[in-house]
Amino acid sequence: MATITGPALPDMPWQERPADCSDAVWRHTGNPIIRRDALPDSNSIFNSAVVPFGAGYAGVFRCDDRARRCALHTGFSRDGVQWELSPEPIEFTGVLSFEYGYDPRVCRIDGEYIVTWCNGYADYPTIGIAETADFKTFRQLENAFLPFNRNGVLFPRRIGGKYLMLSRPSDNNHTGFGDIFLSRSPDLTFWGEHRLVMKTGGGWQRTKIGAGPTPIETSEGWLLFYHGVLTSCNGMTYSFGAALLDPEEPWKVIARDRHYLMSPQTLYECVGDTPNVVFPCAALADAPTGRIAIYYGCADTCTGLAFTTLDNVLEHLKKQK
Ligand code: BMA
Repeated sequence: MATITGPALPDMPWQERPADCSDAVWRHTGNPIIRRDALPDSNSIFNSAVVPFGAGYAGVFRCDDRARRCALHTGFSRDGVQWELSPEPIEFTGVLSFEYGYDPRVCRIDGEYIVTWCNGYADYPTIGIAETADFKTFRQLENAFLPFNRNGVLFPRRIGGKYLMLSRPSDNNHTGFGDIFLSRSPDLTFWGEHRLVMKTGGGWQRTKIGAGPTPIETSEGWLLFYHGVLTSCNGMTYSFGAALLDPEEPWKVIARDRHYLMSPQTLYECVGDTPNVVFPCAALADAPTGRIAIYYGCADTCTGLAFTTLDNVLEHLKKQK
């Protein structure tokens, strides 16, 4: 039997698959769980990251304000569904001045929480990194890469003594290309040994792809949810699927979705500031049951929650061979 390697999260958000649904991933019936105006000055709250913290959950949220500035805010929750977001953006300490930040991921590694996000530097996007122990103070480290880069996602443990990060080299615009690469670092500061992980595929992932939540360790390899983009006469459509990466050399792909797991199909995923976007940035996993809850941005406007299990994802991956 395939298993998740990790903690038990018996109280994590969960809903059974509806009787009339045969999809591998299904949506929370209360979606969107975070509305665009959950803060007095927010235009939109989406593409955000949560982790187990204390007796509940904490997170770093992408909140664009009504001047359409992108900032990162903390949030706390008892149940992972109802969130209290801080009205003030995170103030990072460190040597770099903060220009803008979006699409955060949070990864617990060696007992600390590391935030990675798309960080403005010299007005260009690259990968910012900060560490926190309490979600109150955040120490910003050096940017991982030169511009342009997006979707920096850390692995939750070191491999061969090194930190591993997935990322997607890009350009300064609505990048019309993009593959997933992996880089290694002894100290979270100096990154190298870059390896190609996956290039774009066909169909829903034909324009570009990018890593989503922190990879989940399983008996079958690292489970990576990733977004894929298709460009049509109507613009870009963001869906997501899954891949399995080699346990020790995760730049080697064991299996990969040809069919998406989720595409934008509900009103809140299809209508918003950027129509037709589902964009996963975080996942919670309960090792004993194999349950997985995925947090994803909807139409660059609000935040949704979806569910699956390890068995459902593996079956989905197998069905397409
Ligand atoms: C990407 C990022 C994401 C966004 C997506 C769709 O380039 O800006 O934040 O969700 O485009 O607009």
